[in-house]
Amino acid sequence: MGKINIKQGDITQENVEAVVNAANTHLAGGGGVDGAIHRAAGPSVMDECRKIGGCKTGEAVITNAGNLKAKKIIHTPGPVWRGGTSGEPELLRDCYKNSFARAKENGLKSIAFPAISTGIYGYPVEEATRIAIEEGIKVQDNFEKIVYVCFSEKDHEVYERVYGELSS
Ligand code: AR6
Repeated sequence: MGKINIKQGDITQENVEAVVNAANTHLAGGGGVDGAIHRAAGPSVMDECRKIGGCKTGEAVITNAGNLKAKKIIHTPGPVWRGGTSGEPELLRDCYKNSFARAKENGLKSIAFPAISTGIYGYPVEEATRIAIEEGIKVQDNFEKIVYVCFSEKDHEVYERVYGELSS
């Protein structure tokens, strides 16, 4: 298996050093993967998020990982999809770039991503997947393992296909 892994599952169960959370700019928790991560990690993560206070769209902040197997959680608010001409692609790319940067700065060698912005925030899955994987391919030499955790079978198929296209 290569450094880039694509799987279907629950990111809270992933055995990696850094788990990325598709957060909101208030770092206030919410539904989707954000809710799942905070539930699984426990209150120490929200305590730290409150102290940090917020994070701009496309940026990324790091906290403890509470009860997760991971060492750290990297929280990055993705863009809300507004049709694609409001800077969404650049902002989504920044989410991946800045998450990888936080991981590298903190010496974290393995990292798992959810499909940022493609749930509640409505970003089209195929376009988001391309950005996610392009950024992973660029930095893969800095990491032992990069995992893309898809929640649905349909997303998993899209990730596998796009990865095949981009890595051939
Ligand atoms: N493991 C992996 N992926 C998951 C999990 C899980 N346990 N649960 C959901 N997903 P979303 P967004 C997938 O909506 O679009 C929150 O309220 C989900 O199927 O979680 O960036 C935040 O607080 C989808 O493929 O994130 C923000 O307010 C992907 O994770 C807002 O939602 C992302 O969907 C962020 O919206």
